[in-house]
Amino acid sequence: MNSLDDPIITHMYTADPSAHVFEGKLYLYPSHDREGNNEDNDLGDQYDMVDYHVFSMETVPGPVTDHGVALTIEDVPWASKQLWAPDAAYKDGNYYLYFPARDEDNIFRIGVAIGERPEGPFKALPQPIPGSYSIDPCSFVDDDGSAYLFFGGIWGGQLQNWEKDHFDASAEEPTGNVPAVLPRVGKLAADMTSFDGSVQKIQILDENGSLLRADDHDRRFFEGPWIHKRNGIYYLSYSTGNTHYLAYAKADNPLGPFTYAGRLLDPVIGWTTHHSIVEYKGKWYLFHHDSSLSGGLNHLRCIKVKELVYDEQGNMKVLLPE
Ligand code: FUB
Repeated sequence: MNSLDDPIITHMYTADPSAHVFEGKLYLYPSHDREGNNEDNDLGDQYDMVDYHVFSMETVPGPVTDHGVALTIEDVPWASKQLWAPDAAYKDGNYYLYFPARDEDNIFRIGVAIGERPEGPFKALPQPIPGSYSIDPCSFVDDDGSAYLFFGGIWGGQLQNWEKDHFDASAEEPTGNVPAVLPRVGKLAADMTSFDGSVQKIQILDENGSLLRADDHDRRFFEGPWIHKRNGIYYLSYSTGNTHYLAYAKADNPLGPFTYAGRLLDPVIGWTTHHSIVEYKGKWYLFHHDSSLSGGLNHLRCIKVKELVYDEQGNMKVLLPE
């Protein structure tokens, strides 16, 4: 059996693992990295993925079952390229796979595909979710059944282009002592395929109650939002991108405001860092990726898992392998 420092999937490159417990098993919904010759740049052209596999496990860290292709870009009518980090949700007998891709105008949108089983196959709706943009969807169904889709990522993820509620191709990440770009959330309608109302910004505050600043690259949101709830506390965790940390913030409401609470993980091998957090069989786990399996190639990543513990104030600590 693997140790907690080994890649848990080695027969293909995988990244951006979104973990959920469905039907008593732990399911992973990752990106499927593939080899290619695209330029490695700040727009993320090197991440040129065309399909998704779903994986499951009954013990952590494995063995892991590969359920095969669950969705391919050829079956997404609106998508032109780059199937990036997905997530999944269950409601009323259906499973929903949320995924970002570039549309025919090269703008990232978020689509949804529906299946009857957690492992798929999934059938994509013909259009992306109306009003969706940017990348890295994270679905969250609260205890009262309310469902939300958190999303966003800056630089290649284009979130900075949506500060005016329309796509501004010339916009760049702000600099200086101004508020940082914020992740977004849309409340999902009962059909789980559209937003009920408009998309909102999620505030992340510092210890003084001020919005994190654009120049605070060690703490500001970059991409990969993940929401989980434990003992009434809502946790928003995310990647700080170009400083390569996983960070988190806490709130008493899924819509925030969230207050920055600390770092989860230091930089790993490879540029990106992306994760999810899940409780399974009485333990909490952090699933994340690095580029160790490919010897450090940014676009060829592998999934790892680590145990996570909480102190009495609800602050999180990842247990690192000795
Ligand atoms: O896998 C492509 C992109 O890289 C994801 O959408 C980001 O979160 C980063 O991991």
